[in-house]
Amino acid sequence: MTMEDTPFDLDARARAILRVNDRGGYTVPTRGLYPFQWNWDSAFAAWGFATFDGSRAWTELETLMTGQWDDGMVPHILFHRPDPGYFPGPEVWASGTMPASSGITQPPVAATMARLVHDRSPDEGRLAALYPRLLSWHRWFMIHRVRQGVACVTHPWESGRDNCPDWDIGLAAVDGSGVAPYQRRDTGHVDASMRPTRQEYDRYVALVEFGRDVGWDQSRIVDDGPFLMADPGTHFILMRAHSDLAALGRALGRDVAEIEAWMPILAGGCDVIWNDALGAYDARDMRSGRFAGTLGTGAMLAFLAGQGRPPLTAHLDRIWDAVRYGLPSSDPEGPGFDARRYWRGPAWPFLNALIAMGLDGSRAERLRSDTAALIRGGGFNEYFDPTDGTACGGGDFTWTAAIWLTWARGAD
Ligand code: 9WN
Repeated sequence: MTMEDTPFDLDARARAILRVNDRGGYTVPTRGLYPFQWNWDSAFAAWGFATFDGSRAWTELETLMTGQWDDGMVPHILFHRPDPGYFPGPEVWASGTMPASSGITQPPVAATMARLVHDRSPDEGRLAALYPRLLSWHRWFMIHRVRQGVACVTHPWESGRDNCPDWDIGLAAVDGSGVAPYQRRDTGHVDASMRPTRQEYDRYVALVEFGRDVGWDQSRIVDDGPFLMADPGTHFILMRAHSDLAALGRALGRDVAEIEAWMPILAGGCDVIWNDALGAYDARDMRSGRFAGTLGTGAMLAFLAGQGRPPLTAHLDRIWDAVRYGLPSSDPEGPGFDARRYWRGPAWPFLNALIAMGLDGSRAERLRSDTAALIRGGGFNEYFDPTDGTACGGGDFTWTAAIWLTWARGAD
């Protein structure tokens, strides 16, 4: 791909990526590296499909909900079909569900994406069928993940920003030394320098083993598990998703009082994750109360939920000006920054799109234009080095293609 690619070529390529990654009712994030249905990737895929195939967009969300557990949780991975190319696979999670799935969730962007899909391709019947499932998932979050008014994660994978510096203090307390021997698959697809380290992986696996050993009893995991951290990213996504779900409920003529009652709880929680010393929202270890002391795109998702504060806007401008392309996933001036290592530095187009939804006009346009430049220059990769635009991670990525079609390409 070169700078000479016209928007038309890129539109066609983006649509082709969604089609090629379509496995019949659900879309894999990318061939090889991620061969199953991932929760928040699928929600973005639905938004992308909505630009050219509204019915297929609804199907993506419906298939995601076929994996919903009886308690309301929507797992982070649905293993619809076996594939040896990914670790940890269904046998490690041992969820005992149909379809087989992981035992943790991911940031609940689905209601926000369902609203965008409904805007482009209204279908009251399909929305009415989806709505109670989204509602019960949001209720599950309030019961099983919200503590002190803040959305927490029980595994870095639950945040979707796996190895960002936010989780370093929590992960340091996880013992990964006794995990069963395993073989990573990700580093067979992508350069190891762009992926989490071996030590992080051991700890990720230890957390999976803990959940599996307690039969995915969510109370045990939250109360006694080795890892529980408040996640600004999930918190703000949940806030925004509640308000989008309430809007959908009103459009369907439903009573949304239950959702409205959740909003002040989460609004109150914003103070719990505000780190005055940092002048920003911050991840927090819920066992010790300690702040992570890190700044990254999790905090910047505050804008999505209308929770920006002046010191945060100042940080946003500072970290953006420190790189060539926004937004770096962690503070370039922070000790954990690593320009190409996954969530420790790279810019992610889909996350840019989410944050831009809450920015003022000129910042939103700057972020769109940075994102478009990354994709024009490097293709539809998973993530990009924010200092020079180098395309990193997996190629032909579903949510990057979706974000091009819905937002990054700009209006005609
Ligand atoms: C673990 C699929 C997923 C994304 C996550 C991203 C990465 C998985 C992994 O890929 O996580 O869930 O194995 O690295 O961090 O956000 O949903 O694209």
